Amino acid sequence: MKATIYKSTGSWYTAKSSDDRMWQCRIAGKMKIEEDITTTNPVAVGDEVEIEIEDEDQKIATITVVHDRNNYIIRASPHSRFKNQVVAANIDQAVLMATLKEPKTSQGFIDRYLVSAAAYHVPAVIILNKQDLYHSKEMSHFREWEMMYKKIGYPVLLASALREEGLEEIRNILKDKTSLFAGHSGVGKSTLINDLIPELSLKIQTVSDWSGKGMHTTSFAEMFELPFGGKIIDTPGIRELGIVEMDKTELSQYFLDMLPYLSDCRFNNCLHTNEPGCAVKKAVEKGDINLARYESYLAMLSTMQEQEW
Ligand SMILES: Nc1nc2c(ncn2[C@@H]2O[C@H](COP(=O)(O)OP(=O)(O)OP(=O)(O)O)[C@@H](O)[C@H]2O)c(=O)[nH]1
Ligand SMILES: [Mg+2]
Ligand SMILES: [Zn+2]
Repeated sequence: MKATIYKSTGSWYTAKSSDDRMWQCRIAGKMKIEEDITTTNPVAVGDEVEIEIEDEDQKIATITVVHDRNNYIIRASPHSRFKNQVVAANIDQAVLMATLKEPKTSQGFIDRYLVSAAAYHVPAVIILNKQDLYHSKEMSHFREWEMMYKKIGYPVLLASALREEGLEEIRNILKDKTSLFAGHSGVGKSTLINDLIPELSLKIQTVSDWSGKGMHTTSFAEMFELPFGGKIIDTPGIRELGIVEMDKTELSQYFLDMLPYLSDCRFNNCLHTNEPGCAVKKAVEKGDINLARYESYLAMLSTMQEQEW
């Protein structure tokens, strides 16, 4: 029977079968994985699987096949430096929740996330939450980011999950899609998901838990159905999305604002640093590419040079 994975806790998986029933599943000893990647977890939230029923009353089943994924997002495994973990599979868009206050998300972090999403061919959306805390300084910062990212093609939304503001626009963007929610711990992902799905009550950090760095309150990725259509996947505060096997010369392709200029560089392996005839640098000088974005690019490039990604 066909089913979709909604939750993974390591050894048990919650799956919903095509006839709308929920099952607690374990992996069959000889499970077939259609796609051959080495990760610490063979099954992830969003996976389409085949299950065999073990116990109809207890709602226990076994996962026998994991179907080919349209896409998947991985990150470095928290347990092993050399292995990757699939965070979620088969997603339509990646929503990055960021904040300009408590905590402030850096542009470098946002840009790294956008590069990852582009590398996975997943469209990205930025939500800036905690609007209720923004004064004129943060609001002008918001407008700068809004203009910059919208010009590249990323939707930028302003919200206060706490005060339930900005939800209409968010609902429109989430409707009928499967969206991965990511962002630093404490930005308000669970709070927003609770707003969108009132019958749910996800655990939210209490103020006293909140150290500014944050222990993750959400510890496993989980998928939820939206009452207005679509699904969202809440992830434990993801710091970095892992990118495997990306070459230095590839990086600029995932800066979607640089992409249109790449074919005009004199050298086709141009890294856009000091090469003569670099169309990207020219566009930065002319102001067609935002300087801060170019700086993010250089920062990412230099970390790639130190440690092979
Ligand atoms: N002022 C303000 N606080 C908010 C807003 N949204 C969430 N918070 C608070 O921020 C804290 C963290 O919220 P969570 O929803 O638990 O954050 P999270 O992103 O799910 O965090 P992790 O599960 O750890 O990744 C809580 O104290 C929330 O009440 C908002 O719009 N404004
Ligand atoms: Mg959470
Ligand atoms: Zn160049």
